[in-house]
Amino acid sequence: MSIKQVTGFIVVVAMAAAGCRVRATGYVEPPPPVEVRATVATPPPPSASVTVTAGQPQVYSGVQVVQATCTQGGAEQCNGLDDNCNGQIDEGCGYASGAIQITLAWGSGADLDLYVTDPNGETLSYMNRQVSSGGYLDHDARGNCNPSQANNRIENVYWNSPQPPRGTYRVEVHYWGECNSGAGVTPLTLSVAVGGRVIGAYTFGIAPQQRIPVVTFSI
Ligand SMILES: [Ca+2]
Ligand SMILES: [Ca+2]
Ligand SMILES: [Ca+2]
Repeated sequence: MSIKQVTGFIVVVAMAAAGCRVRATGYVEPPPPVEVRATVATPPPPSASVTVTAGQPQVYSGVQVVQATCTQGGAEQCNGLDDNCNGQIDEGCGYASGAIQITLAWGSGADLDLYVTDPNGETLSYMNRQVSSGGYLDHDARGNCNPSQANNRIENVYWNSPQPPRGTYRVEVHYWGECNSGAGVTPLTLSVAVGGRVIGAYTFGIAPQQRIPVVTFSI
């Protein structure tokens, strides 16, 4: 061993003895941690500019038309009606509005179900909460079958695409069951808004197990 080699060996031993880290040749720094964020799929927000219009709705026999009694600037209640006349039904209640909004509310502990069939023949309901034309059922409710849920007597459907498909939309309601409420015939209220305007509000007393086409409308 030459003097130079001996000197180098002594330096390395001295460094190690002093607590210094002596790196071996070929040492590679570990890569920095990479932050990965998962994206949860949620429906996009309703469109701000909509120019959809609807023709005169056709109402099922026995369904009563509710005369609008909204008050501009008034308080919006979670009741299936546009209380403040702004063309959105129950805004602030936890379900959405859009180019089309259909909201069902009922007045007992029964479980009623909203069905909306679009011009393509696809039907939104609690069993099928999204259709390819851009419609969603974003609030399903079960009355006394799910008493802890907020607004458990309201179901809501909306389209947030700027131009939902043209054609006829069919809105049905089914009385699924009484949920041990002994509710019997149950009053329902159903409102339809198209293009930021309520085109109709309706009421009907629906019997257990009954299913009726409350209203159809075309855009
Ligand atoms: Ca409103
Ligand atoms: Ca309301
Ligand atoms: Ca239901």
